[in-house]
Amino acid sequence: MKYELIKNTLFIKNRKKFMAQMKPKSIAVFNSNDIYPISADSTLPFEQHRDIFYLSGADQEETILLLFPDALNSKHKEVLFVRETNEHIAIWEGAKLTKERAKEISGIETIYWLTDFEKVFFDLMTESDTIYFNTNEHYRQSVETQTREDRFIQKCKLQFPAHQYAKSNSILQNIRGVKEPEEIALMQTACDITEKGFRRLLGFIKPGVWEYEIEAELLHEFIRNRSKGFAYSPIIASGNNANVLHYLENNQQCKDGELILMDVAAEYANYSSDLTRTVPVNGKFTQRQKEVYKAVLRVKNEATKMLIPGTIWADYHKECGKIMTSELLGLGLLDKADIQNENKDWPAYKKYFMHGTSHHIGLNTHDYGELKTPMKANMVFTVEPGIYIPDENMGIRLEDDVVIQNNGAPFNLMNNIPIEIDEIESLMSK
Ligand SMILES: [Mn+2]
Repeated sequence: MKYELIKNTLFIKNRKKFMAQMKPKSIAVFNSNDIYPISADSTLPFEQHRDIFYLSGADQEETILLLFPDALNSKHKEVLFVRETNEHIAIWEGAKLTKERAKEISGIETIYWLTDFEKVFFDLMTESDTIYFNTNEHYRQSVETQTREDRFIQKCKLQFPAHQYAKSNSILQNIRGVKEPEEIALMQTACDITEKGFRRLLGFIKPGVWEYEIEAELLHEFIRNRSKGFAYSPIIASGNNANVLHYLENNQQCKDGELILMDVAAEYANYSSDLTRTVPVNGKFTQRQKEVYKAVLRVKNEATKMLIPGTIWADYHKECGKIMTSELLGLGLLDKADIQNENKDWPAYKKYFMHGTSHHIGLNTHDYGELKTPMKANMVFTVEPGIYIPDENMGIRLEDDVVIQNNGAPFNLMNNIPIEIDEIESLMSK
């Protein structure tokens, strides 16, 4: 791992919060992700399952976490199973977690080798009535492969048909949505690394530069600051590419007079940041580009003010739609008749702004977090309105990450990242 050791008090707290919501005499199990094969002996880089990471800090494949608050033997209240390591493995693959290191990272006293899992698990299941399975209920999930969690659930149901089943996901959505101060600090680090990347670009972007050259500049800056790289696939979209919402090719040359939309951000210690900025390729906005840019910025600023405790996500999005509608009228993109005749299920503004304004962010870029209950302090959201006008060869989106606070407006983790037109132009002219 490139990141600095995270204090295990964070993971101790997280487990405490999870266990406080478990039923009596119940066990919860969390599995690592698989390492996905490419072909031959090639694999994709390992990405830890964010739930086991959140609860243990263990960032290694084939790790299993078991929580059993009512275990008769108190050393089995929390158990972490890790792959057995030895000198041979160390030579080929580098250092894997030793029992001592696993204990230091997680704050868990009982560390076993993975080979002991079957036996220990069977024994503990005889003491318990309920098993919590970690199913994926994210509102945007779409998984076509079978995960280690899926295989564990299948096997467990066959082996223990008389147990009751419960789900971890609702507890995780509840606790992961509200961030601890340590988590906000890690997200701030991710945002600060993103800032460095963005500032580097302001002196680099000019007519003739290729989108992938911009991508390379960012990756260089991210990795030299202890990030693994991009928190999500980077969108570097000049001109009309900005109107393809999930444009990932990043293979076009940036032309004089065009804007370039960049939805690009670093991860740090598995925590995401999520930034979008749109800048003129030649360093100077045209009058029309300025008008549209300022409209997007106003919507963003108004939307941000509404991110306070008590706000309901769906109502917030309706309000954002109203603000956007009035901006689009001002820009001459909609007229009164468009509004009068609009379909309430697909309001007129959606022609130019067709995605959501905010999502939870944390260990996942589109993070867990409750969406139907009122917002709470220490939830972290993106704010990312955009206006997309293919007829004018431009798409503008602006995005920051903000922390909901108990009093007043949210705290902007990206406060230091240039967004005002004057600042962008002056930095690009250097
Ligand atoms: Mn986003």
